[in-house]
Amino acid sequence: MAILTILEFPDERLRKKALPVDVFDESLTRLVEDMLATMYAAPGIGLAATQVNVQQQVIVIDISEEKNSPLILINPEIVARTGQEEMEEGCLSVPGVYEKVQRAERIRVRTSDVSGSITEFDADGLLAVCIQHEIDHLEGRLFVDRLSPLKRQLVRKRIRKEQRQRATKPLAATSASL
Ligand code: GNR
Ligand code: NI
Repeated sequence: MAILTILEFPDERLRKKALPVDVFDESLTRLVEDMLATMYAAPGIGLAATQVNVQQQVIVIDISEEKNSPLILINPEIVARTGQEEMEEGCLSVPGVYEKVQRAERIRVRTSDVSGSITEFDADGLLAVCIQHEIDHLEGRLFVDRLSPLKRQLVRKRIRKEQRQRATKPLAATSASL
């Protein structure tokens, strides 16, 4: 198993659209295992292949407290959505930013498992939020895209400032230690 590098905003590769998986082989199993290891190490409750620079419709999720209930979604589709809810979201690709996002409250998902069998299930609460967040990634969308234009502007400024600070601090530390 390998820990993969997670792309961060504003990396343009986060905007690529994932393609459906059509071969269910060992390389898919390996990708899923590496994505699970990467998600648990981060730590996060979900990870989409787009975030690790793989343009395939693959998602891993684990919202359990014990981190022992992995959910693997291949080529997932939301086939029905009802209600509306607002939850504070964060994203491993947008570190340090937490904002409330509006999403459907309850969804029905059609998905393949790692062996290619298609199933359907309903989700609500945090699981429904997480699935919608991850499917957005597969479509090249980030949760900050769903904020009001004013809020998005503020978040973009904050991210740029944080990235400037992160970029200059290690340099200052290096020159001080020389
Ligand atoms: O770890 C994560 N937590 C989270 C919290 C609220 C709503 C969505 C998420 S997903 C996020 C991991 C991530 O970035 N997945 O793409
Ligand atoms: Ni995310």
